[in-house]
Amino acid sequence: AGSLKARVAELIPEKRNELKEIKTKYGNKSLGEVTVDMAIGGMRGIKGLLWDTSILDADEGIRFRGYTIPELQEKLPATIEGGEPTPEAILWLLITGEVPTAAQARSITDDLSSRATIPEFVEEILDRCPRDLHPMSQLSLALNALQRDSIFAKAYADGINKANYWDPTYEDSMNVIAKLPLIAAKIYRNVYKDGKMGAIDPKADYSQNFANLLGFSDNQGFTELLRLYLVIHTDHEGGNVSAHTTHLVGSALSDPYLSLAAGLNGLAGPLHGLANQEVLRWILAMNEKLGVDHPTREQILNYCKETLASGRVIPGFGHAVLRKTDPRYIAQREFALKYMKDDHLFSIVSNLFHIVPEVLKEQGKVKNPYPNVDAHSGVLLRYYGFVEQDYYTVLFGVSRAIGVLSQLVWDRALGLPIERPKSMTMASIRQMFEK
Ligand code: NMX
Ligand code: MLT
Repeated sequence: AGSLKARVAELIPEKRNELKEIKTKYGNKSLGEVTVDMAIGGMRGIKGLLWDTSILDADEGIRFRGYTIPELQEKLPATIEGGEPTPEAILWLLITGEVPTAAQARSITDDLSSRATIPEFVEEILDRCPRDLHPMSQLSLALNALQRDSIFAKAYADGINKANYWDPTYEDSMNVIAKLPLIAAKIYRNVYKDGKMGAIDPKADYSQNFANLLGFSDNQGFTELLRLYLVIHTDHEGGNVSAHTTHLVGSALSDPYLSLAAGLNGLAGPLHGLANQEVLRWILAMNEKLGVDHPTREQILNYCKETLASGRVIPGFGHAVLRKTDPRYIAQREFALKYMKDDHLFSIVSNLFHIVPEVLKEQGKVKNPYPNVDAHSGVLLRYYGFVEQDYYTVLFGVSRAIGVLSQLVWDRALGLPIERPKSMTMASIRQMFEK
């Protein structure tokens, strides 16, 4: 009693009833029209998914269970006085919809520590990966290997009643979240350092443990950044590639390991999470090309134009749904203003904040010329000595797991069905309208 799992068990009957009521009252109402453009254009704007953990407003940005990022910073328990909220706290919030007390958040820290071990064969698989296998591919590989221990897969094979699917889904999800810092840090230590890694400290919080494992134990600034980072990247409603993929694969009753691995394979694409590595690479390439540390406005403008003229995107800008600056970008900007306002790369990011939207607006086709979350994260990490850009998306993935697995527990608790939208051929579209 008092645990997160006990709270979920209490909430399930209420939520099942709520869904039943929504279906009875509004089941045959329309959520909007679906046009041919939408079907061809990446399903943009189609309201076709149920996702309770967060919702995105095009202008305001993300709300996690109803709370904006500044509200989370105010309401969620922090580890240090006045510090950033913690991933443990947002995990509780995302799963229950309720702001946890400090004791409840602490119970998650303890629970995750107790689940944080990885089998030797998974470590061995990672040890055998060539150093030039992308860290995201290694992460996906490790998750697929960890699947051997899936409690859901075993329960299903043993004939579990569908009313109870949520329970092993919850267990697997908590296990995955607990093990991710070990897996992620092992990849980091193997690829960039000597392969040696410390152990989980049961007294430390999730982010401190992750920082310790990565080899940043004495870097308090980095650990605070990690807390903020791991909170703001958790969830971005259901339609983004990583969330939607996890949900889709999970709908086939693939277990949480397989579902998350699939989602993270999507996160590894440059138009999605990989953009965070691309941003810093692009900025550093500009400096190198110009041979300067402080490019002028004119030089930045020209570099942006060259990027567009060569048929590439400006990484970190634009969004499929957002139409204003991403509040996750703003949260990171505020962190930078507080802790590193004189950093030269931060000053370039600040200049880009003003210059890129002008260039993109001039081009005339981009629907959102403003920065997204990925435009900022790299320079913050780099400031604290975390310079390995190719690794950045792994941090995004560790955070995203918290959001998409919270929803996956509810997918199974609510008995959501296998996802299977209808597709059309070009001929069938013609046939519909050219009678
Ligand atoms: N630079 C150059 N062109 C762009 C950009 C950009 N940053 N953003 C959009 N466009 C282009 C886009 O490629 C498309 O061109 P075309 O018609 O020739 O195919 C046109 O503008 C219209 O696209 P939109 O409807 O504005 O954007 P869409 O919803 O299709 O795509 C993104 C959204 C995020 C994929 C797109 O803005 C992009 O490629 N941004 C750069 C990559 C990036 O930062 N991704 C990270 C997103 C956040 N995350 O973590 O996932
Ligand atoms: C995300 O966090 O998933 C990205 O901003 C992409 C999206 O929402 O489509």
